[in-house]
Amino acid sequence: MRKIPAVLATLALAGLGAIVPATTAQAAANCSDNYTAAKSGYMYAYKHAYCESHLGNSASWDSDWGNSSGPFQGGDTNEASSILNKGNDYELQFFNGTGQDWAGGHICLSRDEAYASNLNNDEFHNNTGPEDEGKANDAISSHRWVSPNDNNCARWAT
Ligand SMILES: [Ca+2]
Repeated sequence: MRKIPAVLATLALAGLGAIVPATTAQAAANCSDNYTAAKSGYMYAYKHAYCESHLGNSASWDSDWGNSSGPFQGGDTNEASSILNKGNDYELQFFNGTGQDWAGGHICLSRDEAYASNLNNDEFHNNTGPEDEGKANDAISSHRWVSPNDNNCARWAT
């Protein structure tokens, strides 16, 4: 077997060294670290996928993410691209629309699932939504907590 010149061996090792940090940096773009850091009993929403760019968080509900009251306001409506549930007792229900009638297209996020890292992969239960196909991405306008036992959820985020 031909001996590899020392200079080439060194370059090969340097090349491997350069690959490792790049891989680590990519792996950091996920929701698991956000979940670990999240406050117990709270839900979170993010403007971008993989829980990037914090939009808001709440231990309560908000029937209109586009009004000027509650935990989500103004420009928060139709912006969420990832969501997280660190609740203690309830599941989360998100709606395409607003109002305390809690009607229309919805999608739920369970505590077991913990987070949905890209809402482009999720659709409202009745397939309504902007730009169609009913995607939940950039379309959530309200949320509430629901009991896991009361059959409110016709579709679950993954
Ligand atoms: Ca609000």
